[in-house]
Amino acid sequence: MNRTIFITGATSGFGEACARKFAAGGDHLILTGRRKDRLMTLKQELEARTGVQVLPLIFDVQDRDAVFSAVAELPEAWRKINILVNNAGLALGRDFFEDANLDDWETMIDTNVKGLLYVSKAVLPLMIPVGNGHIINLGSVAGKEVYEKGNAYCGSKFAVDAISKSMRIDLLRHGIKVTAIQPGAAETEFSNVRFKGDDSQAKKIYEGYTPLTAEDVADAIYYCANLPAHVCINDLVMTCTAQADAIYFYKKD
Ligand code: NDP
Ligand code: 8X3
Repeated sequence: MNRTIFITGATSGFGEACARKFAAGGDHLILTGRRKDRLMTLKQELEARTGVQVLPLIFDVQDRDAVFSAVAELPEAWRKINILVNNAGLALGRDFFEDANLDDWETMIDTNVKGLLYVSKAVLPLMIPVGNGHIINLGSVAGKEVYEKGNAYCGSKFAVDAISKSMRIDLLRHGIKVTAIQPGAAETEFSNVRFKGDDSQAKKIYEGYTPLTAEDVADAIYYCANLPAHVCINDLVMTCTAQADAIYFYKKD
């Protein structure tokens, strides 16, 4: 049976890799992000290559009204959602607490925390009637341990960890699984965004070791999404082999 998978932040990185992985497995997709051109290109490619149906939804997860209207306006055929992948998120800046930019902090909290809450609250009424839902939240090793200059980003991912645990308890009675995926360093557009387009600074983050790829993370998500109905991975921390936790790396010169 084809499932419908709702993936936020599908224009890049983990979200895009998840879209490819689930499409290859025959699932229909609702893909969201702010960059319409990327979503339209991905829709055309996946529909042509895999035969699944893809519905692009363009909205900013920070915009509460936009989130709720996008979900409220879903066509009838798309109103049964089996899996929600709450992936949209970002880091902005990596500065000592006293130097960090307040707007960056607000954007991270509004996107990583409030955006995840809005999307979950909007989608849940479409998942509960299905009776076998699954919410997969992208946390981070930065939500398990803090690191220097991680301040608000770490805070936002600790919040995702707590929200995931809390959702799991509250949704028990609906039979909805809640999985938190907590990756370490993965080379996507994440660092280009964090360093605001300074690509050489972004590239330095991944020098001297082999980081995770978006596909590695999508494979783990897909695994969690394909377990028997009675099995739930609650919390999955994954790093590349050269990373032990949020702080310790083994890098070669
Ligand atoms: P990318 O920058 O490659 O992708 C981020 C995605 O999030 C994009 O599709 C972007 O879409 C979307 N997004 C960002 N802000 C918004 C917004 N306000 N509204 C809607 N969509 C938004 O990063 P990753 O794939 O690496 O990151 C995905 C998630 O994984 C994030 O939550 C990140 O914190 C987390 N993570 C990343 C790690 C890494 O090392 N890469 C490690 C651990 C966790 P668009 O710009 O089109 O809106
Ligand atoms: C992204 C990984 O190490 O930059 O969450 O915080 S890290």
